[in-house]
Amino acid sequence: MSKNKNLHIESKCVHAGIKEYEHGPVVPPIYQTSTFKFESADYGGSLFAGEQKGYIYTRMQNPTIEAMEDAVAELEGGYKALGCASGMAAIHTVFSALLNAGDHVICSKSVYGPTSTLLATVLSRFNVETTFVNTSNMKKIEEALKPNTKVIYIETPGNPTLEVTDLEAVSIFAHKHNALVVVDNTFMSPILQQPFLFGVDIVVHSMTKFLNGHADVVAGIVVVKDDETYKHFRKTLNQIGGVIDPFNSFLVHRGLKTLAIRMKKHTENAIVIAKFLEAHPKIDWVRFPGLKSFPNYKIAKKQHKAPGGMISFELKGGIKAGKKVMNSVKLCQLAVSLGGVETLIQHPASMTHLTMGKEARESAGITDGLVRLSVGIENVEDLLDDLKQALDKA
Ligand code: LCS
Repeated sequence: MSKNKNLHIESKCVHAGIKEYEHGPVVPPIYQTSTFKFESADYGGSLFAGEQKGYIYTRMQNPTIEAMEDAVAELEGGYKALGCASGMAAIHTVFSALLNAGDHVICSKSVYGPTSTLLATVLSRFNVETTFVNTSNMKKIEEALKPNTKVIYIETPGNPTLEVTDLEAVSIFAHKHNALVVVDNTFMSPILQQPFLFGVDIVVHSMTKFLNGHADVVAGIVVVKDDETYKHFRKTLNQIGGVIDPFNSFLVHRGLKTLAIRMKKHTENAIVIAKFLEAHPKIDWVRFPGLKSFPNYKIAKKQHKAPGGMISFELKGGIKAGKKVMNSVKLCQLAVSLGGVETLIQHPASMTHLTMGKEARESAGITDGLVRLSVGIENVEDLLDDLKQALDKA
């Protein structure tokens, strides 16, 4: 890892996690094997006892997976990472590793729907209580604190409102009260936001999004800062079983090589589109961290290297007009997910955030009319032409 220490981020993206392999391949081979042969019974036993390092079984570790994990850990500025079968598997692994019955969690109100539902309907059955607050307001976090608060879980920018939380302020507060801060960094990627720099303890990603970037993999990752946490999380992930597989790891690692240049293009396009939407007569409001009108613009400026590729907006004609736009786009595609090279448009209230229920959505600022755009890397003039013709029909 240290050989890349002084490189710029674009170079790190290309070289992170790459090791020496037999025959000298420049990319890590795909070790598509479930298990590894032991040279002797004693050697096998010593691996299980932790007396020697080596590969045993792919649920426990695999060289292709490890190479991708090391790359993400390096880009995030963390110690090590744990590749998971999905973003939800990563989030579940973190909660399972950190929480006991009787613990309390403070969670951002505006998070990916199933994250909120996991806490509210699954972990609640194991006597873990969650208070959902608008974490962009420090006061709300302070008010929600309980003697048994163990984890403050933040998504910033939040899905889909793009609500931005001050990670430095939250980390200082949490550590004063013996709580840990977990951040879902999916919307920014380590290119635009490095939560560890602000004192955060654990970072998670849905790698299905920007890290892989090509809409052909479902995967997640947990990044930690120290060996003790890593070992505990590795054991937990091994028991739960939601590990990534070697082929998907290979694809994600390949995607990482272009992450920095993709994020630059996503951002450049999104800035132009957000300004266009804000000036359009049929648009009621636009939320994008790069606009001066953005509610937490100052914190966003401090925390982000650039505003990213995600935009939320609402038409003056509400959801009826929003659906017209979604049904009329030709180049942009009407699909959930985000962070890929292709521009996607979707309706959170009836799609990604349906399971939260209307009350929780409204309280999180996820209005029925909110439309979410994940801006891709196409030519921005083509995207503008498509949005213009769709808005003309609304
Ligand atoms: N965290 C965030 C911020 C997400 O946006 C998602 C998925 C997840 C975690 C879960 O990741 P997965 O298990 O799907 O890899 N977000 C989606 C979305 O907004 N549309 O479709 C999926």
